[in-house]
Amino acid sequence: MKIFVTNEKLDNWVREVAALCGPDAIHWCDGSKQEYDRLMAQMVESGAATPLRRRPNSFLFRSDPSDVARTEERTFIATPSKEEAGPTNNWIAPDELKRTMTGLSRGCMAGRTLYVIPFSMGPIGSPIAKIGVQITDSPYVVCNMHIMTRMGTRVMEALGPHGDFIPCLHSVGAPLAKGQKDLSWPCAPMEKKYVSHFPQENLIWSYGSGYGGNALLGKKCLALRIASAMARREGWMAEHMLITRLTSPAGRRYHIAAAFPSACGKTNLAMLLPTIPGWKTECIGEDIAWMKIGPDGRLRAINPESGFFGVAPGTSHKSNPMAMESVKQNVIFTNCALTDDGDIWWEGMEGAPPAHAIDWLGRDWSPGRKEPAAHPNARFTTPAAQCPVICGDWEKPEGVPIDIFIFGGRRSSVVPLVTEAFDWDHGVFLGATAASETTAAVIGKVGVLRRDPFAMTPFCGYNMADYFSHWFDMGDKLGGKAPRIFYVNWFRKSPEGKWLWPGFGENSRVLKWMCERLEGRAGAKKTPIGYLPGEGDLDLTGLDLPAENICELLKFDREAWKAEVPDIERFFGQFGDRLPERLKRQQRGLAERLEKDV
Ligand code: O2Y
Ligand code: MN
Repeated sequence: MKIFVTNEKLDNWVREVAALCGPDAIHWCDGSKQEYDRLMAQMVESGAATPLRRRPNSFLFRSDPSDVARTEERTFIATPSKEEAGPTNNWIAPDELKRTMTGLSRGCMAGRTLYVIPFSMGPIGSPIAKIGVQITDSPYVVCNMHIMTRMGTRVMEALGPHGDFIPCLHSVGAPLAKGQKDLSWPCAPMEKKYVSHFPQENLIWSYGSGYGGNALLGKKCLALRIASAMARREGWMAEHMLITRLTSPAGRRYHIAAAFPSACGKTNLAMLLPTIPGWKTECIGEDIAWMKIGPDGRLRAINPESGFFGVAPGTSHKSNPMAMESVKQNVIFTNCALTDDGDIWWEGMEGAPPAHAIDWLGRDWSPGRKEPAAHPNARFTTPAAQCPVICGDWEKPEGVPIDIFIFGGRRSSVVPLVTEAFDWDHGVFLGATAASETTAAVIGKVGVLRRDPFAMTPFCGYNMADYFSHWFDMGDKLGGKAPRIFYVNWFRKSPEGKWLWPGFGENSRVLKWMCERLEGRAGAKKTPIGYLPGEGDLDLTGLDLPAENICELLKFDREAWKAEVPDIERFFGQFGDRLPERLKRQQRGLAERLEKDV
């Protein structure tokens, strides 16, 4: 079906792509429920999707074993020079990458339907939102985009005949010969997968993968890599941050945006249920924040997405009850296990594991088997509106005013439970030096310290050193209205390997301290690494925690911090002369303070 509103640039682009990719048919997505239902029915019919008896309107997909996660090593930033992409990105010259992508794309949609998905990142019509159009040959991607974005006819209407959009071209890279039977998860082999970004012309071109961030191009590709480059040019911020609202017993609202590397409980924090009486949190977003300075001079944030693409394993009623409530219906599950009664299951869900299940590879599974039943990166795609603690204002076009930025990482030692930055520049230093220890979920060695500035390493669409400069520029523009900046570490362990802090809902005690710092009501002690809560500054009422745990969690360990400095220096060294002088000053400042007797 061709939708009523036309757009010249879009019509031309679709024609051009169709000529290159050679699909059998073209479908313009209207974003309706009927469209979603029809595509799902087709995928059930073909065997690609399994309907779940225990969860209304919910389906399970199993991916190809080669296509289970974002592939950073196959993600490319094509800027005119390598320096513009910087040392943290894979660079290919734009002409060369265009040639490669064109070659791969020739005839790549044979035997398939080309779907045109007009989508809005952010509430339609919001001054912070942007329109993209994804072309894809994957009906699975179309259905995920139905959940993750606002899409279809209403976006075409907002685009109008002359509006501009960000083109996002996607193919699973598996053309079908005449009469060839399709696979349930078509994709290309790893060496042919390309997730390509052309920030200068705002173009995304992804080939060979049908999974997550590689294929749902509105998410990491547009809302972070391309948007970060646009945000720098246009003077706003595209960040890998959750957004949450915290309301005090007196009714004062605080809006928090927080960045964490993977496996640090970001989704849990976004939907946290406070344990401290009278405090309430409401979720606005759990992965990405777009922020612009509003007419009042404050930073206003929107969640550009409309759904959650969350990691399933480890999600439980203990770790994240609100996520569990959000996935009861209308969900797409990918690479979870299937139980005999028609439900899904994953490792870390509470209760006894099922006596028998079908694992993510479609094999019989029973407890005790060495391999997990669900893939460690198994996912749920669910509408954000289904979250019981979704904020009433989550779709406000003007966004919410950000009071607090939080950075964090997983550190078993050295880094205290919470630190407040001295000022904006020091806060940028805390974000730029953010580091986390790897976990089993991350491929590679466990417990290795990785610096992941602002949790943006895989997502910054230009040189990270210039991104640090952009943070300083934003601070200058915001002046006295800039959010306050904090750093947290929920993951301290005792020498015996026991957690020192209970985490989850108890993290609300730390958030309360931050809010009270803003009001000038909570105390702190000044240390060389920032302000830490002093004795009695954190509200620990009703928390049964040994005093020595608190002491350890809030300790400033001078010698351990001295040992951090060379690592920070080494890390910053990769940016050479491009590293902003203000960041070098922060680094020198820390080293000097650590030598002084304060
Ligand atoms: O593996 C993927 O394709 C998804 S990665 C992802 C998904 C949702 C939110 N965040 C992430 C991430 O890697 O930061
Ligand atoms: Mn993320």
